[in-house]
Amino acid sequence: MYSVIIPAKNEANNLKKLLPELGLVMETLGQDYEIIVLNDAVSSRSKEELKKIKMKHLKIINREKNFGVGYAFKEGFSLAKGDTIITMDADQSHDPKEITKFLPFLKKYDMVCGSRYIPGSKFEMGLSRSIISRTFNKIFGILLSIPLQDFTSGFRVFKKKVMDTINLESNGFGIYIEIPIKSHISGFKLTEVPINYHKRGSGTSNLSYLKQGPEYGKVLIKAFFSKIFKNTPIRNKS
Ligand SMILES: Nc1nc2c(ncn2[C@@H]2O[C@H](COP(=O)(O)OP(=O)(O)OP(=O)(O)O)[C@@H](O)[C@H]2O)c(=O)[nH]1
Ligand SMILES: [Mg+2]
Repeated sequence: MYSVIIPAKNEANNLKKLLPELGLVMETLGQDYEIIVLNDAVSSRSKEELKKIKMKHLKIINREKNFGVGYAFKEGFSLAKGDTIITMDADQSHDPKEITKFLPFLKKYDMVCGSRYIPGSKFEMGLSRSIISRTFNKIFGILLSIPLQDFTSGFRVFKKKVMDTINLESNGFGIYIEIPIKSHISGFKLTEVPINYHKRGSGTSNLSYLKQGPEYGKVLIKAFFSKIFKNTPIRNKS
C-alpha cells in the first residue's frame, strides 16, 4: 500500500489542481493507497474550498495553527498505513506523473530521492536561488560523504521501515535534509532519479535561507558528529 504525504501551508489553490492529478496517477499503480495532506495555517475560506474536492482515499488535515513543515511530515509518517511512503510538495512543483519513475528502484534501494541536479533533470528556478541551493547541497554531500546531489528536494519514495527506524527531530525545513542524511547513516540504501522541478503554481514562497540556513546547520552538525562518534544513537530501534 502507498501512503502519499503532502505538507502544505495554506495551499488550497495548488491542492485543487494537484490532488485530482495525483489521484489519477495513484489509480494506475494497481495497489491500495491513501493521500494525507497536512494543511497548516488555513483560512476558513480555503477550508471550504478544499471540502469541494471529493476523492477516494484522501484525508486532509486542516489546522489554523502552523507547527512547521517538519512537524507536518512527522505527523504524516505516524498516520501512514502504507508500506511505501511517497512525499511531495503541495505547490505543484512536483509532477505526480513522475512517481512511476521512482517505483522500480525500490527493488534495490530503500529510498529514492527526486533530484534536480543530476543528468536528465530540469528545474525552473531563478539564478541566485539555483546557485545557493546547489552550493548548500554540494556542502552537505562533501561534509557527510553521502553520494546525493539533492538533499533538499521533497519529492521522494521510500520504504516505511526507514521511517520506523530513524528518529526525526526537526519541526521546520531541516526535516528535508534530516530524512536522507539519517537514512544513509542508519545504513539504508539511497539513490536519486532526475525530476522536472516546476515553479510553484500559485501563492508565495515560504523559502527563507536566513531561517533555513541555521536549521540545516543544526542537522548537519549533529549528523557530522554522529558519523565521527559512531556510538551516538541515530536509530530508534535496531
Ligand atoms: N504544514 C506546513 N507546510 C509547509 C510549511 N512551510 C512550507 N510548507 C509546505 O512545504 C512545501 C515546500 O515549501 P515551499 O514554500 O514550496 O518551499 P520551496 O519549495 O523551498 O520554495 P517555493 O516553491 O519557492 O515556495 C510546500 O508544500 C509548502 O506548502 C509550514 O510551515 N507548515
Ligand atoms: Mg515549493
